[in-house]
Amino acid sequence: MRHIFSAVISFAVLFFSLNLTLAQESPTELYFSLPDSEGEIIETEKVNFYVQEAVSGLNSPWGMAFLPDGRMLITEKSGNLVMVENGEVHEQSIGGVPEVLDFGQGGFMDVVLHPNYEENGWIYFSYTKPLGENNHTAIARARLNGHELIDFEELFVGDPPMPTRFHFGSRIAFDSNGYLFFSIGDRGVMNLAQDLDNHAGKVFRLYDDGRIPSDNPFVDEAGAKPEIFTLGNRNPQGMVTHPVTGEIWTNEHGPRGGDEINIIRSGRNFGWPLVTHGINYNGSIITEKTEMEGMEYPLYNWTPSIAPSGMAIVHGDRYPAWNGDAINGALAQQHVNRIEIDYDNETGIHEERILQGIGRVRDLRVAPDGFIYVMVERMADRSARTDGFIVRLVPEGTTR
Ligand SMILES: [Ca+2]
Repeated sequence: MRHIFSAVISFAVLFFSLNLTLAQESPTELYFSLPDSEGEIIETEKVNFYVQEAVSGLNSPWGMAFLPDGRMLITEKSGNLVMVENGEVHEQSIGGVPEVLDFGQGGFMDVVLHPNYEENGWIYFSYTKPLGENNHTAIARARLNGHELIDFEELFVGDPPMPTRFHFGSRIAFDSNGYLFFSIGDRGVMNLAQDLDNHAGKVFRLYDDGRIPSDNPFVDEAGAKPEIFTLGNRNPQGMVTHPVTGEIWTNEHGPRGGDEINIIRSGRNFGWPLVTHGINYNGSIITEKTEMEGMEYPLYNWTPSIAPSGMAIVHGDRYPAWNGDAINGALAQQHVNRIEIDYDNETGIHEERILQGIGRVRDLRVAPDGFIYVMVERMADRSARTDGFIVRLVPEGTTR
């Protein structure tokens, strides 16, 4: 009884702090000026907003980072690092980026700032590294000096090298204790996700300089890769630090069906491919099981698949009716997917699809200016437009 009571108290505290920490004043025009007049208002269940196009002319953008000085960095899958300054895309991309293999689903992926970026200047990247005839996901960090990356340090390379073109992950996030987390998919070889002797189908935890924490869950297990934090992850392409709990949340692609949201906790097994709501692309059954002892049940399951990529937990003063909701990009289903969370039971309880048909949403974030930015890799319908672009959602009535 006391157990249940303390759980109720802690969730009450969580919600109280949710309301406090989630409401902070944000500068309106940190990254882009507001337009002179509002655009067409889009009405949704709880928030009405208009769409302001912020950046256009991109070539398969993948990740974005908002610098505290109002500039912005964008990765393009082909290997470019693009700078946006005063709302304009620099013609020259940033020099000193790592050699990237733009191959199948791989390429230049995430870009994330260190939580103490203003003191140390570290910027983190995930990308596909060529390894002879093979490749794997790599993690590196560097600092920005003018239009060059300097102090480049490779922190991690997936092992063993693999020849496949699938499921590289890869997103990066820092939890509230400052640990570096990143994801790698199963590389198209699903059974690897259950074996601890390789880096496919997992989420990893390191110190910010690449060292391995001695309390990682499998450090003492013979033959296990010590960077592993969770296993059984098929291909997580959305990852965010929860703004209240400080924990890492992910979304991941299922096969046909079985896309998931999960909370990443030490040593957990998320089940792929032993448990899933999905089936093979050819319709054959992977497993009849959706639950198993010792395996985590997803916080939310999308069947049929939306192909999630990019994730944010809404916070701040712009969209109070959405605060605490998980928003997810949808590649195949081309929309912004909003999930309301029952935090007591850690389960998604309501889904809304916003901006349907906007294009393949690759990433989305709540920026330091408080606005939700949505990155579209490209339109599925190439007759509409062929570039990648970024929009922000501006609530009706927002003033300078
Ligand atoms: Ca799962």
